[in-house]
Amino acid sequence: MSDWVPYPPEFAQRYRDAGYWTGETFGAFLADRAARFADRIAVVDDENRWTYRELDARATRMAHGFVARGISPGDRVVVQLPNVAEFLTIVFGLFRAGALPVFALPPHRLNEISYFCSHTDAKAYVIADRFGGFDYRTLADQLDVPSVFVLGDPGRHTALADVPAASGELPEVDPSSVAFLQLSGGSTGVPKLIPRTHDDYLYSVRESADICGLTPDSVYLAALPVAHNFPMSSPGVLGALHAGSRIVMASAPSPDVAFGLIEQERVTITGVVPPLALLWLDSAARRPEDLSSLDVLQVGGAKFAAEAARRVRPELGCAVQQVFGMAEGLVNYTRACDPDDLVAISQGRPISPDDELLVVDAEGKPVAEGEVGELLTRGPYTIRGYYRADDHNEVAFTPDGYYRTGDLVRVLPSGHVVVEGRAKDQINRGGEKVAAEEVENHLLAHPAVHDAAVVAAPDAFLGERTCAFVIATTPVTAPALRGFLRERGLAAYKIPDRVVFVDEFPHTGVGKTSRRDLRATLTARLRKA
Ligand code: OOB
Repeated sequence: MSDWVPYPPEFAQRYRDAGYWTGETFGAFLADRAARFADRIAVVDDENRWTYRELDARATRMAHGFVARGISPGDRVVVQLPNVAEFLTIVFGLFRAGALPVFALPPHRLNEISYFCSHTDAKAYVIADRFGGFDYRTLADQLDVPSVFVLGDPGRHTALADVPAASGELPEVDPSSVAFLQLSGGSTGVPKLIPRTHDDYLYSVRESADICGLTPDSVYLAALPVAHNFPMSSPGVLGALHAGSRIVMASAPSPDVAFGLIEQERVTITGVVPPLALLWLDSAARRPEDLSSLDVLQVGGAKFAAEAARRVRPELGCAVQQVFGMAEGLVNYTRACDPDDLVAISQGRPISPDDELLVVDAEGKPVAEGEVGELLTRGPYTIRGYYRADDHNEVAFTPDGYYRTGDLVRVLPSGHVVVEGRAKDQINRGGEKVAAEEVENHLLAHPAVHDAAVVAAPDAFLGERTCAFVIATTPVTAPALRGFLRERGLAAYKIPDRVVFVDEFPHTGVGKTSRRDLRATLTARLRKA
């Protein structure tokens, strides 16, 4: 039993022979970019404005600091930071120290973070002191993790600024090894961790930068939380570094923060989730900021309706690019040369000619061309298994290594993918993924809850919200259940938006709770309301 499932040797060889996997590590990648784009600005946030040379030097200092503080090659380090320039020095510092960042998102709380720490046997947890009205040091206080490094005021923990800058050799890093762990949206009881290698991820970064047309003159606004796969690498901050572009870190994606930055920094490209795209569309006409520098608005993470996509050019004055990706690997983009209609209705086509897409029916058999089915995929940057999850890997992957995405799609003759729905027990709350089973398990821990089923409720703004159907044994209220989940340290976006008490659940033919019937009940109720 190993921690992760490597690519089979014959596939690895093929991906190297095709020039996809180049043997570069993240540490070397940044050094190479710094040599090439030395005096250009790499990253800007509220307090900093660093050139590529400075970013590189800071990452090296950070690496030595981590080494001096006992971080060794292969160690896992949970990183939970807002969008700040230091995110890059910390993450590249960890890469150069040979350590594996585990990318938590800012809304995660004790429930998620303690799981990431224990499941990975993390050596350290890296946070900012406060962000978004939350004091991350109080979360750190409750964790059982050897070290806590804090950006800002450390409280009783270790200040990142104090990490001694030792010198000496940094470790050699193997480009085919795991570089970091990303989070999966998941559909099961506990979140899954996604091991990505230097080789596979850098391939997706280089190609994404190219597909999205990034150049040294591009300015990329990191609006979504930068630890997520979309703003990290599609093309995201890493794609921007690859191209020598400038990164602008936004503390929030709302129009009042993001629009000012777009105007000030002459941002050319950014990526948002559909509800934000709607908010931007609705705000643009009323707001004074000049958004004329924007060439491309990328939208992904959840389905962006064709009607909304068609509003982007007339109302925001830029092109829209649909992005359908997953932290497990596969990313699809509409291309700049695609006709407007295709861009409006499709979620794009894959990055690589070697991305293999199968669309299958419930029995796992390929559907007829153009028909809807579940998407299975395998390729040069799609994982072969989750981290330390042997049992789950048996169901999440086919025996020949395809990842079961749980997405229902159809493929157009052009190769573009249209997302039609979902076969997994997950709620996509405006791009934030909620695993039904995880929330159900927490609800079941409440003494008054006999059974719980969490399903998606359609929502005009978020696309979907969460609704928990609950069978209670003793009287309990919805606010009490929500409070209970918060106390258990569940991230706020996973707290059910709606709780419906029922006496029993509808059943499927084999006696399982029928989520489909529950969803239908909800839709009927919402229609009446
Ligand atoms: C991105 O990654 P994850 O890992 O948070 O979520 C992946 C899932 C997909 O399996 C699909 O269910 C959904 O999110 N999804 C979309 C979508 N983009 C993602 N569903 C419909 N339309 C889309 N455009 O969400 C992600 C990773 C990289 C780039 C972009 C998004």
